[in-house]
Parts: sequence; structure tokens; C-alpha cells
Amino acid sequence: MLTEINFDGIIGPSHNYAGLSHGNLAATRNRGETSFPRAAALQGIAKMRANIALGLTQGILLPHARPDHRWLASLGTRFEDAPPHTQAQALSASPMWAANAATVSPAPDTGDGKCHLSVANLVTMPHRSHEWPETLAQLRLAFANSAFAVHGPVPAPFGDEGAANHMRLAVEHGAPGVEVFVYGISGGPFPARQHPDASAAVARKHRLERVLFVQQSEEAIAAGAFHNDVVAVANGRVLFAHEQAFADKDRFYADLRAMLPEVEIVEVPAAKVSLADAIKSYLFNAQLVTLPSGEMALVLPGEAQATPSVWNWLQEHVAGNGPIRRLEVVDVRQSMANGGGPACLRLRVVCDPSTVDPRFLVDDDKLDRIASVIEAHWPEAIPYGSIADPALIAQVEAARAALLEALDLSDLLTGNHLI
Ligand code: SUG
Repeated sequence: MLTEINFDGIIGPSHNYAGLSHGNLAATRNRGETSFPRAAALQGIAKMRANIALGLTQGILLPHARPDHRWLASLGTRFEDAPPHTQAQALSASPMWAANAATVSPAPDTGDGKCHLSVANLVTMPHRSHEWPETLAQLRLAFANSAFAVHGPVPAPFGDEGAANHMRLAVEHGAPGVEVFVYGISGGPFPARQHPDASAAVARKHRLERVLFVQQSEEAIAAGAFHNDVVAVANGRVLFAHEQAFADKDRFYADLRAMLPEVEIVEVPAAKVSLADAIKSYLFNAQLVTLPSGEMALVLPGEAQATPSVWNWLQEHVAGNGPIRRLEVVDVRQSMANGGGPACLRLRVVCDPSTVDPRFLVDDDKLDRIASVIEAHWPEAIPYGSIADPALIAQVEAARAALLEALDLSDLLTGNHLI
């Protein structure tokens, strides 16, 4: 039985505000702030609990080794000797944003009937460019079953940021779907992080037949939508998007309707919610999910409730006949301050849960155990000026080791699994 599983990135103990992502307005605005890794990780756990309470299946991906000594060695340095910007890049907890871990094509969409996953190279941002080897190692463990095909990254310089720029529409999760790859060409002052050739390569490797390639609008990137999932989200047969998300929406909508006549497009007009409000509130970085009842819910960040234009639009939608029937508000403020909302924190995989390594699946009891490790080991606060402090580094490394041990995943500690 095919089910959608949300794999959330556990927020790592080195979570900090170094402002490393040009074009990500929240991250650059909060540069230099004190971060609260323990609270951040517990917010992530609470979000997972909210999803489980909705009746959804939940998985996890693990924090990576930080600082990344292997990456530093490949740059000919060590953490203590590296310049401050390199130290920050080596320490970022950015693997928490699992929507950028990989692109996933469920089995009903692929030529060989396997669920394909391609790890994202994330080459555009230096602090994210070294995530993929460890992500790949985790994917190979979690999805070792022959029901899956796990691929390495598309080579540089074709930037690939994974599921954040990919949407799947299907009448139901287990039915064949249309996969939509959204790429950027230009973003005004900001980089376009998804290269069209990377999207095309992933679609070929996944042996997809029903595919659309759609350009993200330049104005959306320039306004701070550094990934498509900041301005659009899809689930089942519903596409929920801002009016200004795509460069040529009329053509996209027409192509999509031709491929999936059952599609329902819920477009939020700029006159009701400006692009700026959509990006500030992360309205579209919500998890649009199908509940066991068959109804859809939107798992939203508190910032959406706090933005009047957004909340008014949502109230009207729910009061009317729209497909979103329920709103679930979660507090992921620590991640949001780095530009990562509820949807950034999760990677969706449609598969049979019995084919996934159970160490990567969670229920409330396991989340209790993870929360105890976080409470005991995660730093309470990281003032930006202290990110190179040796005592902090020792705590960060010990915290991850304690978590991996508690989850019987110490194999990931040695680094031997990395290519
Ligand atoms: O890549 N922030 C992430 C946020 C990713 C959000 N993901 C999705 N939209 N799916 C990024 O810009 C900031 C980290 C720092 O500055 O240390 C950061 O990497």
C-alpha cells in the first residue's frame, strides 16, 4: 500500500544565524542573531507530532557531521585554522531543510516501477554544496530496499535543489502522476538556484514520462522566493500557488490541465496577498497534506496566522468550498528565521512504509526519546560570535553522536560510508 511519508530533517545542534544564503531574505536579515538550537530542534519535533496527530506517517533524516571536517580537509584546512566564512560554511545546520535533500519520483510515475530518489547537489551555496555525500549515505541506508533506486547528484555546474523545485500531481498518491520541475533562469539581484538542465537530467534518470518543465518567475526570485516551494505547493490533484509564481502561468496551467484533467488549481491573487506577504508569511511553504478522511489540511507556520492578508484569505477559503478544509498552525520560528518553513523541513516519499529502514521512521515514543537527547545535549544558545568556540564544537559533535547512538545509527558516525 503506497503512503506518503514526510521525512523531516532533525534540526542539528549547530543551528546558527550566519546569513549565508544570498537571496534568502530571512536568513540574511537575521545574520548575527543568537540562535537557540535546543528550542529549534524541539519545535521540529513538535511539528512532527502535529503531523502524526493528523494521522500521517512520519520519518526522519539525521543531522550531518558538523563541522564538516572532510570538506575542510578538501579545502586544505582545518576548522580551527579556516577563515571565519569557511568556518560558518562548514558548521551550518542546513541539512535540516530536507526538501532540498533529493528529488523523489514515486513508483507509479517511473519507467521501471521503482521509487527513484536523486540526491541534490546544492552547488549554488557553498555551505550547502557539501551536504550531498552524507545525504546520499542516509538515503542509501533508509531506502536500501529494491523498491527504490537511489541516484548520485547531477554534476556541477547545474544547480539542483531537490524537491523544493519539484511538484507532483496525481488523483491520489498511489496513482500515476504528473511531475512538474520548476527552474530559474534569472532572479534579478539573486541567484536562480535550480538549473533547467539539472531538472531535465533528474527527469531522465527517473525515467519519467509525464513531465512538465516550468520557469519560475524572475519577480518571485527577486522578491525572495529562492525556491519554488516558497510560492507554490502541490498535493494530490491540487496545485496551490501565488499568481506571480511562474513566468508563464497560462501556458503551465493549460499544459497541466491537458495532462491531468482532474487538476484543481487554487491561485492566490496578488491583489489579495502580495508577493511580499506570501514570502514573509511562508503561506505556500505549508505542508499540503491528505488526511486519512480524504480531506486536505494545510500545516502552516505561525507567521501565516500573524499576517492579516494571508490569514483572511485562508479563512475565506476554508469557509467557502475550496479543497483545503483544515488549517494546522505550527511554531517553527527558529527555522523560519533562516528561511525554512514547515515544507522546507520535510522530504515527501510516496512508498510502502514496510520497505523503509525502520530506523528512519518515528512514532510518538521514538520522538520522546529523540526529544530527551535534544534536551540533554543540544546547545541552548549560540551567540553568533561564538561559533568557533572549541567548547561549542565539542558539544555539537557529542550531541550528534548521542542522537545517532540512541537511534541505532552509529554507522553514520565513522564517515566510512561516505564516498
Ligand atoms: O537554502 N537557509 C536555507 C533555507 C532552505 C529552505 N528550503 C526550502 N525552501 N525548501 C537555504 O537558503 C541559511 C543558513 C545560514 O545562513 O546559515 C540557509 O541555508
